[in-house]
Amino acid sequence: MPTLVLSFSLHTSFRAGCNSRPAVKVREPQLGPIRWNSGADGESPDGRKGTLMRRAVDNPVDGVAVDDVMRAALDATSGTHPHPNPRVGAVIVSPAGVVRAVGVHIGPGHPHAERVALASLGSVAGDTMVVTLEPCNHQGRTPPCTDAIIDSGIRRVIVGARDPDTKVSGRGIARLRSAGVEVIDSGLASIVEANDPSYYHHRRTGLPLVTLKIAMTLDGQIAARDGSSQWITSPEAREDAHVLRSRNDAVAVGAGTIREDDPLLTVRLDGYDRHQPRPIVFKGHKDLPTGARVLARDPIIVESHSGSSTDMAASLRSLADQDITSVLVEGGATIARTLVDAGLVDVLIVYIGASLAAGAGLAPFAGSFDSIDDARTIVFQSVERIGPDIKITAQIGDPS
Ligand code: AOF
Ligand code: ZN
Repeated sequence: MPTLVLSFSLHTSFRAGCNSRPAVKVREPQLGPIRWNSGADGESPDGRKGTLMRRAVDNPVDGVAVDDVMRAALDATSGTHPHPNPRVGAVIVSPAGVVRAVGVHIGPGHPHAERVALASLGSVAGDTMVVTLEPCNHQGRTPPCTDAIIDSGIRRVIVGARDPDTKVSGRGIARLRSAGVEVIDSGLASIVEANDPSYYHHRRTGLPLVTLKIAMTLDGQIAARDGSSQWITSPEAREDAHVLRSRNDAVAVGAGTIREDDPLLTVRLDGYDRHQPRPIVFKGHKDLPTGARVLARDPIIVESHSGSSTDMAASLRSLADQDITSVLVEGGATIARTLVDAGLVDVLIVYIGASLAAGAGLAPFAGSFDSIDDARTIVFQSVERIGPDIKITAQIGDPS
């Protein structure tokens, strides 16, 4: 039989940032060369059809090319947004190193990736399962994956990352081992976590992963004095910002932005029909305009009268409790300042438009900059060209 080797490689651009947090440069994994076929289940969990090419793989762990198969498991999650659940892919490989089935978790209430992969096969005795997340050992909305794995006769499970959810946190691995299933740590946790940074952040910290987005002129103005800001960044950069929205559970703005711009806060991309982020409005003392378009989208209204750091931390904790694992903050200047002062910005994304204000209009942060000692250290993660503009991804604060 001809040998077909998985041809994708691990994305080395994923890097851990400060506090050993998951990487920030989140590149959406593409589906790679695995295609779906009728042989097993006929259709992938998210509805893709095609041919599941069978491939032999190299042998780093006794017949299984762990890096390549883990990459396949990660790639299978491409386009899924199962939050607040994790993005999980599972691949079953035969003792000869042939990929037999791939399973993906598509959201709360749907079967977990391991069960999806197992369901498409008959006997899997002696096979290896490569799964991006530690299998669960609890009855949640769905039954424990450990039971399904143990009952199936799978011989070995190679785990991408431990599940930090307190319902699991090592108990899945322990249960499998106690039942005689060999469990191997892939050593790829940082890459796996980079495929779903907000899940791991949310479970570890009890907070959503906060991305602050700023679009400004080269000289740091987000709008002119009259409030006009439409042409600061190019259509390409604005499209990129919509991709950013699509990757977040929620998009947040202050009430001022609602009053001035009346935004919908939706993802608007050609042909896009997937997850829409939940709108969040940070509201002060004033009422929101009754006709605001965002009100038709079931926004979460956060009452934040004091604008203090403690208030902001409590608000974010409450959003996390409402299953929001990630928030993209798009304005305004007071919220941006409060978040930075409170040390609550995990990722800073700045689009620098190819434009120069050459004067003071509106700055991205409210308040004054009184002393150079007040400046924060920035760790630049990446600089990209987007059309005529520049996109900078950074973290605020010293890496530790
Ligand atoms: C896995 N494989 O594919 C997923 C896991 O109550 P549920 O059924 O929605 O389960 C959610 C929890 O189960 C979630 O918090 C996480 O700990 C784990 N998710 N585990 O073995 C999967 N999605
Ligand atoms: Zn599970």
